[in-house]
Amino acid sequence: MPEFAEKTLDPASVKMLEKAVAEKISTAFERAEEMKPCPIGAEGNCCKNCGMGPCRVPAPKKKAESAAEKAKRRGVCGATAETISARNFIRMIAGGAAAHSDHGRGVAETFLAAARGNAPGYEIKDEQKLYQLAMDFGVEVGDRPIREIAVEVGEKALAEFGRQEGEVIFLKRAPLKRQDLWRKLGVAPRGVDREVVEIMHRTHIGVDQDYKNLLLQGTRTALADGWGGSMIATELQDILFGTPVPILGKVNLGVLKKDEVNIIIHGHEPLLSEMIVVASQDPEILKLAKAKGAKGINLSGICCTANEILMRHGVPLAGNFLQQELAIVTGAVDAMVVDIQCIMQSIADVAQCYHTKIITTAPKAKIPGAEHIEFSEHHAMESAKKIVRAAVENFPRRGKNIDIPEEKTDLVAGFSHETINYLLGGLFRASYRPLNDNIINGRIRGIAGVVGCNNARVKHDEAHVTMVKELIKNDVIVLQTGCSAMACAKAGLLAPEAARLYAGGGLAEVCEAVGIPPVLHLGSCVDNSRILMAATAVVKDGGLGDDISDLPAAGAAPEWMSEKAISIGHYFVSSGVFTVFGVTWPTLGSEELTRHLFKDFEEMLGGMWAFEPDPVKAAQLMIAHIDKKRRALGLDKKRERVLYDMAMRRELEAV
Ligand code: NFS
Repeated sequence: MPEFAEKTLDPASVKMLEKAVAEKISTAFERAEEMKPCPIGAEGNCCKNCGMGPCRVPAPKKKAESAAEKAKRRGVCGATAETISARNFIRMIAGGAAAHSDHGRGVAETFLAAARGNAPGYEIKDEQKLYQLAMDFGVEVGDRPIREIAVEVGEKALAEFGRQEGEVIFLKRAPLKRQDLWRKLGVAPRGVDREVVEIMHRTHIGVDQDYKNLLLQGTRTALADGWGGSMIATELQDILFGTPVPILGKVNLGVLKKDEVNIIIHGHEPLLSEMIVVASQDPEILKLAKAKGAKGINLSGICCTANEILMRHGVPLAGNFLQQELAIVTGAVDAMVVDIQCIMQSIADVAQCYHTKIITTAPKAKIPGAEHIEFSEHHAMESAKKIVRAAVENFPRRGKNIDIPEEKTDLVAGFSHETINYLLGGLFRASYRPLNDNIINGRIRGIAGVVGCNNARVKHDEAHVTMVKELIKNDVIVLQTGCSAMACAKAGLLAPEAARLYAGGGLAEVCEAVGIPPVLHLGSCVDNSRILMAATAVVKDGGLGDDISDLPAAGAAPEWMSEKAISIGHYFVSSGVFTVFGVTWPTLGSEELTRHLFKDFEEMLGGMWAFEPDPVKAAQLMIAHIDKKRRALGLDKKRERVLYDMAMRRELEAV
């Protein structure tokens, strides 16, 4: 049906949408069609922070508004569109920062329990990284036993979330110039808990009424996420589960298996999924699976928890955010195990039409209609086995209406900031030098981070794939995380041969020499902190300025939808990166505030926001920014010469 080909770029999803309609299953695709967003809310101008409202203060109908007319456009308390919009915007940052950081806190708690010997099954896998963190936190290493060091690191990490004074420790990892700028502007964050609470306070009725001041607190909170909560999550996960190294994987619904028990792990925390990986290999449970008529147990993932276990175990990706309902529609999922974040409530309804068991595991995230098997780090393996067993028991209950799409694509994932370092420089001289050199000589034009969600308001995956193709064609190397990485992986952009097929001549040459795809998958959304570290490493290696804002680099989330994406975007902007979002922009109802974010921020922080729903135009904005930075660094001449060389080479080949 061509109708569905307009909803998603992914042929597997088209098939499942057709099946869903035939079987009368409601999906997010259909609901987005039926329910239009509230136009005033979408532009950020609806305030519901008190009982006198909700007050709607829409954008002025005509361009030139008189002072008297403007004075009328206010909430009952007198709040202007700018104030309302800024409040709503930074509350989104608070929501996103809280989600990432509460995930980070959970990791820190498990880490500490493991170090103290109270979380059987977890161990220290990356000692090197533990020592690195000990140094960051000022923990003495000497010849102390590793457990003792880990306990102290765990305590310090946990204390970071509630830090009342001073600055989060990882801020010191940023380029010195950046740190000074943050301090000068008063946005160097304390602990993320304190910053989130301060947003909630300042946005309460009658507190902060100055949109510029509100946005500064948004900046401070977003930085507490990127350089605090999210970075702690990434670092401790690496120590507990291993720092990822490049690994081959597969993506799309075709990874489900007809004759095996299919368990999909969905959500964000690797704490549980790591244990499920182990439990699914338990001989006793495998025997039970055989007894139930299955050939084995097949794990796959959805959303960011999928990225975590792909990177560390090669567990395949079933799909990204908008495929969670569609996976169940295959009829072949025996259990979908969820933890926290990005889980649609509707999966419980979809599951009722099939035999699929939805198992919630986090006390923080329950769904009516789902079975709850609580996961605790103190009895992790026990919980994991119980969950896997429940899935196995469910296998014989499968119905007849099973249809697994064939589509599955190869991808390479697992590019942590450390492995990029090794890959480029080699084990004994690990460095970003070759990357910097290739940016300087123009083979690589610049670096882009393309990240974020799917959004049911636009064609699934299309903006990600179109944007990334445009970037690599123009010799921009792309770093990815989250659902964006999965979208591009499905389109084959993360496969080894992608450099030859899609990248411009200069980028392809470098990728082929080093043996990497032109699009590097760095992990889940909390792993956007890896991009901050990579950008900092490029700055520190020299030759490309002395701050992140000097780099020929840009960021984007072309199909964003979550508050987490806003927090990520804002910490990128506040770290000096030009960042473009697609779909919709939540402050459009206030021109002044939008101008502040899109223009004044560049003067203040060297990074700024932009909104462009067309992915090719958005990519061109990013490339224009990259070229602007190249000119400022005096690199434009070099690139012209290289381009000329390539044109000459092509001419030679044509003869
Ligand atoms: Ni990120 Fe990952 Fe996906 Fe968006 Fe949700 S899964 S944390 S928020 S939808 S990229």
